[in-house]
Amino acid sequence: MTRLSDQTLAGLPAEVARPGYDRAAAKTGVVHLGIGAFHRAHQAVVFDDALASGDLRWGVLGASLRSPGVRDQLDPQDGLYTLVVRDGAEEHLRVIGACRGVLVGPEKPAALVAAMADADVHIVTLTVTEKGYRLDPTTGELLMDDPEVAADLADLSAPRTAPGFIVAALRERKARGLRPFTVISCDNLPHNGKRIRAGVLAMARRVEPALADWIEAEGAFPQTMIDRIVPATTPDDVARLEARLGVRDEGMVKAELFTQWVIENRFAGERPDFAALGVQLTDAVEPWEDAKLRLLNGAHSAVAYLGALSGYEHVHEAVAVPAFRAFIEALWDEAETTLNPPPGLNIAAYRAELMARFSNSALMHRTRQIAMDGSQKLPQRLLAGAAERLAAGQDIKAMALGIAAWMRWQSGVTESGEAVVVDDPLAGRTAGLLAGADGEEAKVAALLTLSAVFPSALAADPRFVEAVTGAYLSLSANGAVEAARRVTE
Ligand code: CS2
Repeated sequence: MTRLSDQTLAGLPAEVARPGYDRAAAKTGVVHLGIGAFHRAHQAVVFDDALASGDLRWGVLGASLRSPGVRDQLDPQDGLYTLVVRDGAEEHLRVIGACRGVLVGPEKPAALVAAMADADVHIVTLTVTEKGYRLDPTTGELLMDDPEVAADLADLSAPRTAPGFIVAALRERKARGLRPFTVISCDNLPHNGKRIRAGVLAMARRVEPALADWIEAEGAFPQTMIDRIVPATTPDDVARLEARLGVRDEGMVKAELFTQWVIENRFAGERPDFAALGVQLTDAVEPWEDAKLRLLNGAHSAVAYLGALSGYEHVHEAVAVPAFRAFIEALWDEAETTLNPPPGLNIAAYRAELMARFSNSALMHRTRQIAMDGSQKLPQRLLAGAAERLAAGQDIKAMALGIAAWMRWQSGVTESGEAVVVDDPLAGRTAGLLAGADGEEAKVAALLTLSAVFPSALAADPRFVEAVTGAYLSLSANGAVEAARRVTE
């Protein structure tokens, strides 16, 4: 079947939006580490808008630090792919032209470092997921004994990790008398800019102290809040699009209409006119971050575990269950008291909008997709808020059920007895802890010893232990739907 490409672009149906600029004349101003669906449906669209506005500096070179999958999808398509926006019954198609190629880090590490050190590159964006930062989720420190971090520390000529590539490329830029690029983390981590900065500086300091000093003085790692729901593409999505386009697009991504990017106003050098592109620039991203992580992502994770355990495959199906819907509202009531909403964010309106976004049945967002990597997500989504509520003498009934649902998911079996794969970097450890625990309460106690997930003060707080244990027992005895209902009765 013919593929989407520069050649077949002109023959697409008229309703498909496409790059209106000269792709061949664009430069590579951005290198993106971790070119998954989220980048292609979010940041790449903003850079595509920049190119379309006539500023041709902002083409994107994508990099995959793991598998060649996206490169193999996009290479035969000249980097083109379709963004399919599904908003209820409406579907909008737009071909994105910003991607100028994909390098696979493990195949060509030196080429990727060289590309990042190019004088035209001003920005390095990242979506490498929580675990890609190689930081301890509770302390935020670089995992020096991670084998790949250790390999990068020993030899940066062929980096393996995201911090390794950044340090190697900055070392090269410094040697060539270039300015550092701005590093923009686009992962759902609290203080994402500070975190990647800390990891990069910790590695640079070991490699060459003067390099760390230079990065500290000249570099910029703005904090960001990024938001767009981007479910994984399915073979059915690709087939449906092929029927509409008349050509095959293996690199398509699907997303909701909503999109938001808030970036701290701190850059090391050139950047597109972000404000004109709809990006919010601010001096204080953290209030935005907290609201998004604790309301959107907190509810997402809680409902993903509860839904996946009780057999709801997609988010829109789970949130249609009255007990889950009421539970989400209860969770938001709890989370809301821990927020310091930024000016311009009306929490009531935000909550209503979130519920509508979760209810978008055209997205087919799988609960098991969100359930992935929970050990990396729980601290910022549910535990930080729970700790703050306990410190304020408030209860955590709903939050505790979300946390307990994550614990139940670690057993690798749904309520109907179906075995599931626990896709999580700590899955081996949680399975081991559960296997060694005798009885339900012992299972909770065993999981609470995971210091990479549960801060020790929280794990030792009897109110926390009691709330989570009670929720866990209720889940086991009553099932997820009834346990959720009891939280709100
Ligand atoms: C989701 C997020 O998979 C997950 O963990 O909660 O990817 C969520 O869809 C995005 O953060 C929305 O911006």
